[in-house]
Amino acid sequence: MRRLAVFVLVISAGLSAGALAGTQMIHQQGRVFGPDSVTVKKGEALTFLNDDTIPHNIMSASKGNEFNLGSQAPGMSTDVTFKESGDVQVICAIHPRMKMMVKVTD
Ligand SMILES: [Cu+2]
Repeated sequence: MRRLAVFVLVISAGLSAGALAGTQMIHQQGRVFGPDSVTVKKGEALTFLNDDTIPHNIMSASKGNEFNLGSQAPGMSTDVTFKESGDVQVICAIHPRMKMMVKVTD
């Protein structure tokens, strides 16, 4: 029982720290990532919000940080956590001109 209480405490402390730090938001209005360059710490997340009027498909093929959100409808937002340090090129699979850079630091 005591062990469970400690566990719950650690979880809630982690959550509130995350909420305080605030996740950086990436917008996609007008088929443009905004901002187009951002820095996060390893293990931190970015929130990708589709505030455009059309679907986007955000993905990255950068080693260690590969992801593919699939089709993201207007109004949707999705968090992506970056696991490895380095430069991550994020693109939209539908619109080749949509590109941004995420710098992940240790
Ligand atoms: Cu797109």
